[in-house]
Amino acid sequence: ELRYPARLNCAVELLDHTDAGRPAFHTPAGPTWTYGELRARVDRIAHVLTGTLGVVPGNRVLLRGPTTPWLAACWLAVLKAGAVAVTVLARQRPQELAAMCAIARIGHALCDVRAVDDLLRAAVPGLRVTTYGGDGPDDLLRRPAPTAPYPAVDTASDDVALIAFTSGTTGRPKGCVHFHRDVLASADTFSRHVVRPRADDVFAGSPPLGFTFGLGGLVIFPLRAGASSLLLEQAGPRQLLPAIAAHRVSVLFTAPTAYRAMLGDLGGHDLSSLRRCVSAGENLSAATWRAWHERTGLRLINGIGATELLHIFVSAADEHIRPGTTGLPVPGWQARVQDADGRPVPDGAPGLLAVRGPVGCRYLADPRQREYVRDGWNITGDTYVREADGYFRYVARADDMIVSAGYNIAGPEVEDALLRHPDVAETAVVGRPDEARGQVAVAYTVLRPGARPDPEALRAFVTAELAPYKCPREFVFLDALPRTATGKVQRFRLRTGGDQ
Ligand code: 3SK
Repeated sequence: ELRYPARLNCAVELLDHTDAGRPAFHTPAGPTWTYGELRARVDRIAHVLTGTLGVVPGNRVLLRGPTTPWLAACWLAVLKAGAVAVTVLARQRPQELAAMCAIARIGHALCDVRAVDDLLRAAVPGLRVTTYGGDGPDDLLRRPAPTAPYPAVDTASDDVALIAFTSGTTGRPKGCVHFHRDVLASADTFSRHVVRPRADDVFAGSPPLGFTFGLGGLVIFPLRAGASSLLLEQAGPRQLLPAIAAHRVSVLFTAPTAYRAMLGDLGGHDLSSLRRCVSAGENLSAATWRAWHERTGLRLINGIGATELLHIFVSAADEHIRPGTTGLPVPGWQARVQDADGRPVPDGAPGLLAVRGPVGCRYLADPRQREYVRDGWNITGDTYVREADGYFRYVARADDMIVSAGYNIAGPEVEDALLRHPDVAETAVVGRPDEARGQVAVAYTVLRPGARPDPEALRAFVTAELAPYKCPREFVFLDALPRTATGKVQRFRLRTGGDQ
């Protein structure tokens, strides 16, 4: 069991245990920041926050910008000053920003000067916006500040450190409240036991810092291990591959779609520095796992995480990895599969994934809390099977089960089959209402460049692999699948024909 002292400031725990000369952050263009430089910059920002901008402990501070060392330094400074960091995505639009500011009662914002327009357009009453990275005298980084170390605010381990927003895949944002100890717990469970970082590791990846997948993988985990992180403003598959080679990246965090896209473009890129590749954010198909293993020799670490629980809670490493499953509860976490009334279902039967561990879901003033937390278990909204030997296998999001003429069809199982077809780049299989059958399965598919839409060939391919009732009745070919700002497929848009 994890035990933390009653009082701790997680920014101090992340920053202060590593030699000043060790590297902390790299960027493709600029010089590496050492831990000594990072500490000095965090302290400077914290001085300005509290001395000039009037931020006091408990104030909520919105952070917005591309993934840069300055954004990470602002996040650490807010926490060190005892305030609450609310990191949002650079892709979020004025209306979404306004909603989040209202829900979290945000009074201050630190915003990369390049991302400020939409924030100003949100016109949040009373919001004090300070930019960084610009050349005006009011820029955060140009304000006069003491050079002395900033004395960290003596927060309790269960004081609020951050609020992370999730819109899920369906819409209305929910703010998830996390404590100082939760930040450390995410590192001391998944990262410590599954990633097992070393001080000489270089982390990199694609999820932004406004998504806790990225915040953990690119800031919390490397700093907790005294390692370093390459922060990329552009982190699509095309940028990741050369960056891995150029910076000798050893720990990679990205989503299954990016691993699939990189597979199409591996030739010539030196990936010999990689030793850990984490995949989360969406279900990882066995086909993608195998293809990555065949081409790189690396065993993808599949994980399921949630903004509600900060990071990953079921996953496996090394020889414990079993392709096609998510793995085992991460040490420190418990997981089970239960029915809608909270009764555990037998191994091998599908049910709702329920987990509990050192981090819990605490929605900010949202009645959906009652659905997510039941009898002390967090109900993630995923349908899973627990196999007899304890491995957890993803079936579908609970609302992604298709019931057609009395048959249950798990969309991801059909997707997994389709993804083995060489012409298929991406696919999402969802249920469409049908008078005769209740629902029918429809496959929305993105083809690889140069491939020709051929529904008959795809149908034959799926029925060779799966029972015929699972074969999609219809194939729709798209240029891209609709996705949330964090990259998850918006199945509800496909189910409703894209009218939401
Ligand atoms: O939402 C997710 O999929 C997720 C995955 C890994 C870590 C954190 C999160 C929020």
